[in-house]
Amino acid sequence: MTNLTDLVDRLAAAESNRQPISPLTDYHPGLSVDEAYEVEDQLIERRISRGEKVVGAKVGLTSKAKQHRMGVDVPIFGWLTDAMQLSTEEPLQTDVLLHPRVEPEIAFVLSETLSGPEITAHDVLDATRWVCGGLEVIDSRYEDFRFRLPDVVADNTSAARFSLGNLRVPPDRLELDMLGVLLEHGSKIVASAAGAAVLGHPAAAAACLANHLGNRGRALEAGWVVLTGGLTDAVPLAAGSHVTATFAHLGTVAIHSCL
Ligand code: OOG
Ligand code: MG
Repeated sequence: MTNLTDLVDRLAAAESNRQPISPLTDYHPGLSVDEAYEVEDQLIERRISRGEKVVGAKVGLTSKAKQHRMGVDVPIFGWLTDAMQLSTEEPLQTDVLLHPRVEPEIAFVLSETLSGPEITAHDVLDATRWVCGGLEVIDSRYEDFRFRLPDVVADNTSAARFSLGNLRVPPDRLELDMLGVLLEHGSKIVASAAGAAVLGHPAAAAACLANHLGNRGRALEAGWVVLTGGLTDAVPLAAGSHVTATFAHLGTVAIHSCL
């Protein structure tokens, strides 16, 4: 039985000291995915005790592009707090992060609480107030973004920051699987995708999250933000970068990092 508090301490220290660590499974090969979700919960409890508030949840590794890059082929689930949310046009301070990357995502804001086990994509759409474009900044606490499934779960799925677009559209006006996105780094288009890249439909990805939480006695709460997973591979966000995601029908979301 692994001492989970020790793992929580290591991950918290990696983040606060900006000192990436080796994957936990290098020295705890028996760490289970369930234990990793326990570590993730304890990390969030620490944030809450510091005054942060949970404002949503995220699904990751929902697209082939992400799964292939990270070498993990099942979706993973993490927490979002108010301290992670960037206000529009707020420059991102990269010097407090380790090695941030940014990825475009479709986000839902819920009007109703959703909890599995049998939530479908339709249930998600019925419980959604509006949909918007988003950018997630991920920042693995592991060296070189190298991890196995339990590692990335324990690390709250690399969550670091996120930004939501200003254009908010009710889901019934959109065909979310067909909705295209262009990702630009500076003036260069670096990737493109459509909503179907995440488990066939972004609402299906959110349904997986509701079912995961239901199995653990939790729920997606009314008012929360749900990030449904990187549609494309993530791009490294060096100091002084400008990354823009332009979504069909949902406008543009940009992140500028400070020099
Ligand atoms: C894990 C987090 C994945 C996504 O949207 O696929 C994720 C990582 O890539 O470090 O947030
Ligand atoms: Mg993501």
